Amino acid sequence: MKLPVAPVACMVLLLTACGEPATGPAPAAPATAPQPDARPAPAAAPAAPVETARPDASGRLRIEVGDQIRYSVTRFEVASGEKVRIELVHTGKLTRQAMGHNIVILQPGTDLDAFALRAVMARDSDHIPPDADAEILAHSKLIGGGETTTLEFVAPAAGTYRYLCSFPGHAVLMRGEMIVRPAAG
Ligand SMILES: [Cu+2]
Repeated sequence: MKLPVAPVACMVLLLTACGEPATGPAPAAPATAPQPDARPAPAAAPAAPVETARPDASGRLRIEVGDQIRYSVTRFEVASGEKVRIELVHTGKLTRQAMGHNIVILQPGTDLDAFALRAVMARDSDHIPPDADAEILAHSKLIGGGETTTLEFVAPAAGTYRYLCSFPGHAVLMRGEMIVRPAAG
């Protein structure tokens, strides 16, 4: 389905320069929205497998974000029933209006791209759609450069749970998965 892409791209552009350029010298390069097919260019060798992170002995997992559209962790594993504490650390300098990040963990079966599209419009609720409780397992606050937020929850039933940053345009690159393995014993 192609139609929803245009509004998202436009929303992103609106944050920078969507309208007609004003008179005067034109900027050297036009602002561009992240392209759906934009991926970090792989090195000569095939892309390395994604590393799987695990919380430390106290259940703490640190995920760094910065002034780029990326999570330091795109895959992590926990045990069902385990208390998990995700520390989302924004090491950048940009404000939350310009480069806000959060982490939203979705319930299995939720369409991540459709969710991200709805989140674009949810500006008054920090890009968490107000009617999406049933689709969200847990989510953090939206933070800007220099801020840290903590998200605590008990790991749910075994399965794969996808997560994303719901700031407009970010989910194209900021997405990952939480693997919940069955409780030991
Ligand atoms: Cu983000």
